[in-house]
Amino acid sequence: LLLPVRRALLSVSDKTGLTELGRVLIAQGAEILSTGGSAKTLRDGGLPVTEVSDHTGFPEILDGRVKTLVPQIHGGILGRRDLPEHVEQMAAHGIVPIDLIAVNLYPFEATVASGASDDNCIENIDIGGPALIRAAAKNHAHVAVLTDPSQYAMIIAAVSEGGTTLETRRILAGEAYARTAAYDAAIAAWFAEKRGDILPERFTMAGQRHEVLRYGENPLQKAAFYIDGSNRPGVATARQIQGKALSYNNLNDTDAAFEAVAEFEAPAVVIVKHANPCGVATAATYAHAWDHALRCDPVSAFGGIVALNGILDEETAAKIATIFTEVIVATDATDAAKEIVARKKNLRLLLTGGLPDPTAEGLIVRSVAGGFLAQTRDNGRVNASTLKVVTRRVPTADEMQDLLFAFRVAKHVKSNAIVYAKDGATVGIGAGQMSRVDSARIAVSKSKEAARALGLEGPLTKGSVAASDAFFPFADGLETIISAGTTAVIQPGGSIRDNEVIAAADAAGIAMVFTGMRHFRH
Ligand code: 93A
Repeated sequence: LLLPVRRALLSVSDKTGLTELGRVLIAQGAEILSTGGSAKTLRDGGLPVTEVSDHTGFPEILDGRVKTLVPQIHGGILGRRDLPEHVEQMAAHGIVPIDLIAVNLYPFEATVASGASDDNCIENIDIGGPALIRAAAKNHAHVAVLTDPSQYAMIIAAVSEGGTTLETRRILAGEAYARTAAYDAAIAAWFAEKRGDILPERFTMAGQRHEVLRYGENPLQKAAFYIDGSNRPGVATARQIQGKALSYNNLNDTDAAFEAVAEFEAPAVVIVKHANPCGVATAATYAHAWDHALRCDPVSAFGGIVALNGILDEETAAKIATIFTEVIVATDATDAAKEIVARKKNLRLLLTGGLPDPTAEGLIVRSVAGGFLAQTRDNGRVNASTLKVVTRRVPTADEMQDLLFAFRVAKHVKSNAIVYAKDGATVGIGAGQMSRVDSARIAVSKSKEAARALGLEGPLTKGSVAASDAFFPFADGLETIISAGTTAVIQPGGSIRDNEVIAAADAAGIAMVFTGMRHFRH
């Protein structure tokens, strides 16, 4: 059963596609009611329009705050055509039915994002629009509701064929409530942020589906990628230049790699596998950074995600392309680099246009049974002046640089994290173990393998420094690190056995610094 459109109300902030929609409605014999700006656009397009104020006999007042909030409009939307009482009451009050509305809201989110004044943001809270949308969605048995220009093509096709089906109107109604819910969520979040309440009593989070993914972490799981509109540079803002569609795991790993690489100022490369870095390096050029990142764990790097904190150049692209890589993510790429990558049809290249600020505030949410956990981002950073040397030996300037580098990497390694580094590159990473001493051991044994692959004697950890994401509960973890040949260690400190741990460091003649800051990541 098709519902024809005899009367439509068009009131939109975003005028995209409006005239096109209006033209088809007129051609089908519909009358168009419209508010000030929308009416002007339609008239400029040569279409006959009735202003809402002429229709109701009531002017737009209070700077447009009251335009459509009148019984003639809301009665025309909400009245049930199948109830004689409704039909009679409408007739008695001179209310005529409205069969379709196209309303998109004052751009509150965009106004906030533009850094506008509070007054301007508040003026961009649409009241009449959501009221229209919610009313039409409630009465979808008789009314079609459009909330976004992307829906016009579908409705133009339907109207041209005689009208809308109940099924279509029901889908549109659901989308309409999702839109007003997201709109109010954005407003609530703005108020919460204004009063500095980052974890408000009622947590509202809205997302726009960006992409339906083939599956989730495993093929039996359904998955989609949602973006929150914050425009934080990274996977959500990235342009995919080439390659297959990204999977759930690709996106998760790419995010981990890009967040990690953004920590560094010098040209840096991070290689990620299963959400953990398996090689990180900074150098004067990306090509060198890649070489150094790769030698940390060339076996794991196979099928990895590679992130650069700047522009992918030809030389680096050529090097990365020699091993099987799932994704390269960078802020940009030179044309020559793009050409090299283009030869690998499946390799995805993502360009983000910018780097996120690792020190920026924000929230991280993860679901648990029956709810979710929300916390602020780990945006902490240590620097040389905040470190406390706890051993007799003080780190040399070179050691200090590597200590700070290793600790920054450790922040992005799943706990328990032990990171060995030398000359601005990781040389051993132990991740995700239930015991810290195991992470320390695993990193060394991987480093031995890497050394063998490179034809070198002994583990790469010889002469390196090491970082631990949390304190050593016992001296055993530190002793493993010392026996790997490290000369300096960075760790938060704070264990009740700190004295034993410091004594072990002094006995071995290594330097140790406390950060006072922990970087768990699970
Ligand atoms: O200021 S409002 O909250 N009061 C209203 O009565 C009202 N009616 C429609 N905003 C209202 N609208 C909004 O005006 C619509 O949601 C749309 O965003 C905008 C269209 O105005 P114009 O046609 O003048 O550009």
